[in-house]
Amino acid sequence: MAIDIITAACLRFLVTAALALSIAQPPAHLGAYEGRPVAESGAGYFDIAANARTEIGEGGYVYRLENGSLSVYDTTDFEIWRSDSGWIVHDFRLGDVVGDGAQDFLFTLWKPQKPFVDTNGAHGDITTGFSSETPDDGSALRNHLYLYTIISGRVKPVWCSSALPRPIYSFELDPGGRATPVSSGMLLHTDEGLYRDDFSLTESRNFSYIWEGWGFVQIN
Ligand SMILES: [Ca+2]
Repeated sequence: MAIDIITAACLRFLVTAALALSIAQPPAHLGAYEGRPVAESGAGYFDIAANARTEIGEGGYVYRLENGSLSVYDTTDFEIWRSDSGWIVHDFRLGDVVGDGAQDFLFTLWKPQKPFVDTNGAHGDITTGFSSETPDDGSALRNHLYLYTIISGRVKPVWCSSALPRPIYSFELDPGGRATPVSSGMLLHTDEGLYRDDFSLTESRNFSYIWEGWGFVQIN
């Protein structure tokens, strides 16, 4: 009996510890992000897993961002989609970007690049032009912008950017643009910086883009 009690206590401890770890630990595949100066996060450093927010969108779908993971739930609280475990989702916005009348969700995420291997088996540089402090071997996390939507209760990707040349610190959707035959008129306003291995904040520059058929085109 004593052993059973101890075992149960141990199990409870392990479960509690595991739960605490699962809450406290950011997602896997963090690469250089694991080495960031956590103690100073938020004070001059860009914490890519910092946002936690829940929003109710069109159709009663619930979007929940926590610990770098974005989930979508239907009106019965059933999770219909969750972001890839290898991504760190930084933030999301709701809006009809494409202009078909149905709400989409746009989100920024971080993930490591896979090294590009050319036809000779040599590793090519797919990140030429990146403003990083060190040569990129593909292990560094890069920022991406993905657009998804919900069709008949199923989450579908609409458009996914390649690695962005500059990381987006924050962004907003603005439906105030002018719709044309090739554009929904949806504007994207961003605050962007430079890639830094320690995720320190760099210059902050504002850009605006407009959705044009396939992707966002810079307008300023
Ligand atoms: Ca749409």
